Amino acid sequence: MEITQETAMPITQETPVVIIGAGAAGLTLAIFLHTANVPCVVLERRDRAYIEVRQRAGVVDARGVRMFERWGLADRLLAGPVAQTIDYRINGVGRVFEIAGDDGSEGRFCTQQMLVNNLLRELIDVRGGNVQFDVTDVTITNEEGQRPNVRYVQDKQEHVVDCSHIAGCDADRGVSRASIPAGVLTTISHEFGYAWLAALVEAPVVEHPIMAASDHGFVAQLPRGPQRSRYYLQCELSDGPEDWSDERIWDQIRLRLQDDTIENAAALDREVVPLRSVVHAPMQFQNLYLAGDAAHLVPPTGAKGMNMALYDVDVLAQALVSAVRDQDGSALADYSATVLPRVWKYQEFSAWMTDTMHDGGNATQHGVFRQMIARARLDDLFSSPLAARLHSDFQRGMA
Ligand code: RFL
Repeated sequence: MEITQETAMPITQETPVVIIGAGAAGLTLAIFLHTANVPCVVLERRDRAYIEVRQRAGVVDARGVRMFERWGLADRLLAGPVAQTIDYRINGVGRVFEIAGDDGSEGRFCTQQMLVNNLLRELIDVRGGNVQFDVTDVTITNEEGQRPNVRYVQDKQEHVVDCSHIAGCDADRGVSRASIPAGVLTTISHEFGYAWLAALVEAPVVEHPIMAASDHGFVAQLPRGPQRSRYYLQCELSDGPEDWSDERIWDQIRLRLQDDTIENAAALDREVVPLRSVVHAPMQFQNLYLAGDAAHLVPPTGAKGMNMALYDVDVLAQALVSAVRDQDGSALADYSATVLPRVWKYQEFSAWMTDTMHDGGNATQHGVFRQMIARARLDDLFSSPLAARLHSDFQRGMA
């Protein structure tokens, strides 16, 4: 860090809440606080252009849709059609599964990229919210009996933001959780033992998103825009993107979906994502509150990671509004205890989906017994209205 003589003094400002990270969690928290007239500053290490093109989740579940409606923001933030169906398959055979209910409470195919872009536009361009991009050296002071602050550097200038509360929304490798002293948090984690190759392809989307178990491993195709799909292919933890040529990707897609009519198209990007589940608890320490991937990770199989982040910041925003506007800190004191039971429900659903879709496919990982059990579960799902209803309710975010 190089600070010149003229700029050596830090620029100081004050705000009730500092949010670290401008991802799904941080930006949603910021817009909720803005809506409730609670000022905040968002600090993001990347530039805006990078955030705008980052691809990830595809569906805001029904609970998330209702949350944005409750805050009066659904019309401005949620684009995309209602999420209604998933085509589940075992070795090419399966059924199209209705995940929309008749109570008008469906999820939406609104990609994380669309949601983040809408949040940036509404927060910065429409409302003039304070989001600082390209910040480095973010340092948190969060000690008992002292007013917290967050320091950062931007354009070689050091800044200090004095605040009352800090929201750590900077995901798994951010500075927020790392600032908590050793021994405070308990980490519970599970490694599934395999990874996904995630490839974004420019190809017409299929009528229904596909999740398929096959003897050759799991494959999924999920829409990511009118002409784009994200394919996920189960692969080895030791694989790198370089092990997956376009040829290999399409050969495996045809094999796993048992569909020779699928044509090759260029993969726009590819990355290998290990499947793991992690919870760090409690999700708060002194005046720092963790939300989203900073506090927990789920395998992407259940499509719940972004939705968990949205749930956290809904609870956190309401608690911060009570603390800052009404001087009532009780909800904030209970933040972690309030959200953790639902975090574990999301973990259970994601682990169930992950085990079922992978064990039910290639038996080399967990054996033929687990394969047959998983296939029985999927059969149940396809044939029992009650099992289907329970599954559908959770997919929609109702349970
Ligand atoms: P984000 O979105 O990663 O945002 C964190 C932000 O913090 C910034 N940051 C820092 N800023 C300042 N200082 C630092 N020191 C910082 N360190 C980091 C980062 O630049 C970033 O802007 O985390 P957040 O907000 O907690 O949101 C969580 C979700 O992004 C995540 O759970 C989902 O994307 C997970 N996920 C999915 N979730 C779903 O609900 N449905 C899906 O279909 C789905 N598919 C996926 C996924 C995640 C995937 N990957 C990449 C692991 C598919 C994949 C492949």
